[in-house]
Amino acid sequence: MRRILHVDLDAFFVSVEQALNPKLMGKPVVVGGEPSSRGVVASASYEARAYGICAGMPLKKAHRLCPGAIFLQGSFPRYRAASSRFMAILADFTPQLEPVGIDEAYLDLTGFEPVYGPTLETALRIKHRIKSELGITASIGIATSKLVAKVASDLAKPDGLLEVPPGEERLFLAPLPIAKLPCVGPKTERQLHEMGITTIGELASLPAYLLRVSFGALGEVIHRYARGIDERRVEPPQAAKSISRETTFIQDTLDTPFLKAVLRYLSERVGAELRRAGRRARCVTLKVRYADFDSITRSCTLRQSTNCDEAIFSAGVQLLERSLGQRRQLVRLIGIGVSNLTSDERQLSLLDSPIERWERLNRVIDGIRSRYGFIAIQKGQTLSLKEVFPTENGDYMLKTPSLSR
Ligand code: DCP
Ligand code: CA
Repeated sequence: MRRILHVDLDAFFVSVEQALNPKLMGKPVVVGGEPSSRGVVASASYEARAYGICAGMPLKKAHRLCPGAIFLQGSFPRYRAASSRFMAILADFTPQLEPVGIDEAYLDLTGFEPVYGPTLETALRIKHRIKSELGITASIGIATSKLVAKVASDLAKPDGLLEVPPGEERLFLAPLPIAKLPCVGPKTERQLHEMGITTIGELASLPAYLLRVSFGALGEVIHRYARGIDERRVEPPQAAKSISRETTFIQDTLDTPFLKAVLRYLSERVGAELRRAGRRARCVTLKVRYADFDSITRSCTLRQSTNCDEAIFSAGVQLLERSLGQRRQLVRLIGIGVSNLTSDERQLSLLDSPIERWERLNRVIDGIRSRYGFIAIQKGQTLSLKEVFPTENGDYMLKTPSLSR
């Protein structure tokens, strides 16, 4: 019998702001921007929702509904940091964790009860840790499937906990309005209303062929979900199969030293990411897009897998020289990537080799950069890329040419 949790943070962006500034607690608060601006509501506190304010609504309308509400611009890096801490708390409970978006996740706690006690108590411990470490509340649904757990967490909001006993899934769903079913969007809801269907129970009693005729493949899903049947597994994210960085130039260029300097910079970013992920790579791929938008990729396989900036760059620069030799045309974009990734195990054959010394140096540089920022250290070629400035997310951009991820 599966025990699946769906954990969703309440009014996430607003809650992060409230945790930072407790004076905002218990008040109508909207994150999205100034009420006079053209933006929309990203998140509204439950007090603001009482006035009819909801996510996606134009800020001007939200202001009309509740002129006394507090409108905040918000800060995405702050929410991303809170999200990472949230996911890290959940990961302490099980590796069977599937993050969904920024503030929700599924956990599979099947088989945990003999060791960790009732699932309901584990869920309470999760809620408690989120509250004490992040200062925000979460709602949790517990059920035998992702679908029913999600509907349950939604129903429990805010700061709630709801367990649907095994075998009672269909009974639980039956009285709820059809819009509560995750696969029923506004358009499907309208169509179903026109058919006279308003509750999930009514939906469940419709014959499958009728839903198939009206909604095609979605009809099959609706039929199963309405009966509380959902076999989808909790799937932890797969490790990346490749890592790459690329840059589009503001002005197309054929300046070879400059192209090599950018390639060096991109190789360092790829190398740093490889080391951060604890991986090595055997395949290096160069990408070049010419002024006429024609793109080429050229790859080579290394004799030994690596996580070294120097090895990535030296393979990349050989590919670049060959490509430029074959086709002298202005370049619009270059990128470098690595693939064929393996886990970062120490290779005995490398002991005390020049490569090992490079790796040690890379690790020292990573340490300094993690404290002082990526551009705290620039070597030889990348010094020519002078106009580097930090972005909001702690990354760095080259001013001319511009750097894209
Ligand atoms: N978000 C957004 N724009 C939207 C919807 C959401 O920017 N149209 C952002 C802000 C939310 C966050 O994503 O805080 C999470 O979305 P949710 O749908 O989970 O909404 P909340 O967490 O704000 O509220 P709830 O308590 O209903 O989960
Ligand atoms: Ca949420």
